[in-house]
Amino acid sequence: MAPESWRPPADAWSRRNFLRNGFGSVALLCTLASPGALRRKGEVTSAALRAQARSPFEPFQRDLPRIPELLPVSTSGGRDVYEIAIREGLADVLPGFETPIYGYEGVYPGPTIRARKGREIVVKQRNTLSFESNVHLHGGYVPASDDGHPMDVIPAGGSFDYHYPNDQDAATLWYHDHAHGRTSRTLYYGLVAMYVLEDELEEELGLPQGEYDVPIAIADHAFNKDGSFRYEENVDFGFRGDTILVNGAVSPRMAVQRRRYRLRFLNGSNARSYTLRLANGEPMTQIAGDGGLLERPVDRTSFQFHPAERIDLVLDFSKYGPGEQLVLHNTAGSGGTVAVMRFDVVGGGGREEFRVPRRLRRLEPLPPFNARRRWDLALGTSMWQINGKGFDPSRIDVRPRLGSTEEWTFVNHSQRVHPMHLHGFQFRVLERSGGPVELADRIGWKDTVGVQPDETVKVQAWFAPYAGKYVFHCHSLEHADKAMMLQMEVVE
Ligand SMILES: [Cu+2]
Repeated sequence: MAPESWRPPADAWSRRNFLRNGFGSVALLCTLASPGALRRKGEVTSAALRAQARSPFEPFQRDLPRIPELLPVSTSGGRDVYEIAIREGLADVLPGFETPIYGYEGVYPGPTIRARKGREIVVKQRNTLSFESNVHLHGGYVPASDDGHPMDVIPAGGSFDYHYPNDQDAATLWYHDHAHGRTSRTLYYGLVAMYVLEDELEEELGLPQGEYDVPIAIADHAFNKDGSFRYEENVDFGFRGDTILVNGAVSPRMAVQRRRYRLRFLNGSNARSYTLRLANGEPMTQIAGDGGLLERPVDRTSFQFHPAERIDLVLDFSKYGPGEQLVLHNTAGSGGTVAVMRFDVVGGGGREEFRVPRRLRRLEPLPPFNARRRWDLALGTSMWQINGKGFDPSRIDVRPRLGSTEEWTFVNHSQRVHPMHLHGFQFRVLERSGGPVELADRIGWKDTVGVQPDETVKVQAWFAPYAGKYVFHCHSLEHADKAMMLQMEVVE
């Protein structure tokens, strides 16, 4: 099916939504458009009604939603089986509205899967939507047949069992739709979820667990007056929303005890890059990146955070008193895209003995380069291209040898950021023309790297453990949809 024949859910659902919300929604619309209008007429005087008239886009009004975790339907035979329906749903994003979404199990963000190294899982994905979908486990080492290649789709009404071997170190991964040509819309409308892989090595470090280990998905959105997500295609910059959603709530607040927390951040935005920084300028401790634990923790005061990247932080709230508030800012934003979230320190936390260890893991030595490749990133005629080509599923663009490493150089000839992502494999960042490589990017594995305007970035990619056909592409979703993607076949 051609992407053009696909319609966003807001078109089909706005009428139904309007009827459901009835007059309540209309009244709230007035306050949204002009918060002062009712008061001028003398109809609203009490503090309670004034509070109601507060814009739902003001930050820190809602508690950070905890993303639900998915439980397996069976755990026998040495593997866990999960079932997910890819379906339409209604999300509680703005008070008084229901926002139509596509969601794994009909929720946004979708339910988190917690898997364990060495234990295979099967995720039975049932596509109840009226168009093709598929699922890519971003950052996962999975056989090509289970990778969610953009042409390898689940037809409308069909299903597919994805087998994930989980034979890699602990990491914060995520899963999302990857049917070619429409990911900018399907991810925007909600087909985004996290996948936490745990292992023994990490457990031995004693990092915060349970309720103190919190997945946090950030994405920018915009809204229509009926509370539905507004999407406007922009192939040049990629979509930019005017509102930051964190786990599906507008710049929320999170009550934290006086202790350490592990926060697993995902940039699930279509195309927005963030610069994360605490308003008080205090450093945050990064312990892991895309591919799991760093060799050692790195204290940083600010983070460049590109689409599809993950950053795992340990934040220590024990040095703050009850009642203190810490705001996490996006200093690259403006207006509604500056405030990301707020941490409200409450009592509790007890006497915590834990400290982040000085060494977290050993980095594997890599074989020397088997080949060097250069990838020129530029806008062609109405399409984004790599080495002058757009995605063509009938063409293999590069054939790395299984188990080898290659030096890949991304050369950005445009004025846009391109977060380049390899399916199925990871890399280390070696060099950037724009300045020194962040320490955290040198002492850990990554699967996505932001290439800045006019910048050249060199990485060392390791083509293991599976042979087969995968893709690599820009993770600015509008760029990927408009063909900024090539195909690689890893050969024995
Ligand atoms: Cu791009």
